[in-house]
Amino acid sequence: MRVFSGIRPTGELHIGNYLGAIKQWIELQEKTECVFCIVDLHAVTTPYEPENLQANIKDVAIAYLAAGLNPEKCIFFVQSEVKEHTELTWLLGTITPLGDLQRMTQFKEKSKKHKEYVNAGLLNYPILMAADILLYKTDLVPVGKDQEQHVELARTIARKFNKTFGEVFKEPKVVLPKIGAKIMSLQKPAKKMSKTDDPRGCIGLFDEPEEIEKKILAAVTDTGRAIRYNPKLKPGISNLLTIYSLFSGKGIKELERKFKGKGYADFKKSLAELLINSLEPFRRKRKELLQREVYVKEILAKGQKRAQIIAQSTLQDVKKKMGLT
Ligand code: ATP
Ligand code: LTN
Repeated sequence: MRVFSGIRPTGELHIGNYLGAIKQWIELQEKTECVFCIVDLHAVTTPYEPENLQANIKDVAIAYLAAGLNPEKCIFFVQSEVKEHTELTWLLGTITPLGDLQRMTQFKEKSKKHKEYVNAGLLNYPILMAADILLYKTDLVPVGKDQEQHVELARTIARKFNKTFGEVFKEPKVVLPKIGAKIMSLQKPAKKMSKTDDPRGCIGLFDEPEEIEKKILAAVTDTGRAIRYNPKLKPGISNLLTIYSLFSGKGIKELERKFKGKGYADFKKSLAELLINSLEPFRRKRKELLQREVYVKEILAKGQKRAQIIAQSTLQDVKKKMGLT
């Protein structure tokens, strides 16, 4: 079994990224072969600052290592350093219907958000993502709910390629966390937690204790007083209960019992304390890694070499089947 997932080098990590994606990766790397990729070529499809990109790649590498990626147990590398990703993207583009790309939710949303930046790269984003996944003959793709549609398209592309040119690719399956696939914003519980959209509604993985406390105490709650899980009627409290449950390892029912008769303020104080303690090791590890730049570079260089061996072999196979060699 091989696992693949990608990380965009934009913004800082938040607990939504952690609970929706990274936590699963850390568990998976213990049991199976994992490939994790910093997808810098995806990052340039929306507005960005070229002079900051290298620093962002380094930051995101450090953040993921601090969050628990173990370079001894997974392949960790930067997408643009393995050229096979772009070459395969071109080839897969020739069998991907335009309509499939135009109906992708992310494309529609991002084109609305950045009206001046609707480029072909943004449209082709899912083909690059399919190339990422298919190059490594991936079985499982752990991502948050918002990426499910893209993994579905990667499956369709794999099937079509195999049928048209002969069997090369595996059809990858998406792995969604059972709970936590969509952590909501603390300020707008109807929207997903997102650093870019709404920083106040978002707890960073490396936030200092004072920030965590401030944001949790200011989180939007619902009418009534009961600490009860009901995403329709009590979206704010339900989201906080989900976060509490995932960080504490306690079930939602158990938490409802624990906080029975208590008010929102007590619950929030307890959640803030839990988060401050749970995130402390991440903050510490990150500070340590910030001092070890050479070590981090070496990890990515080693990852690049290992990834390339697999990618070259798949691409060779693809080109042969397509009559290109
Ligand atoms: P932001 O919205 O803050 O820019 P993002 O969605 O762009 O974040 P990515 O780097 O694209 O973050 O995503 C990294 C992983 O985290 C993806 O697998 C994504 O599905 C997951 N993810 C992002 N936000 C959430 C969330 N609120 N809840 C659960 N998973 C999430
Ligand atoms: N689009 C993904 C990032 C990504 C990815 C991938 C995820 C790029 N390539 C391959 C899984 C597999 C996102 O999180 N925004």
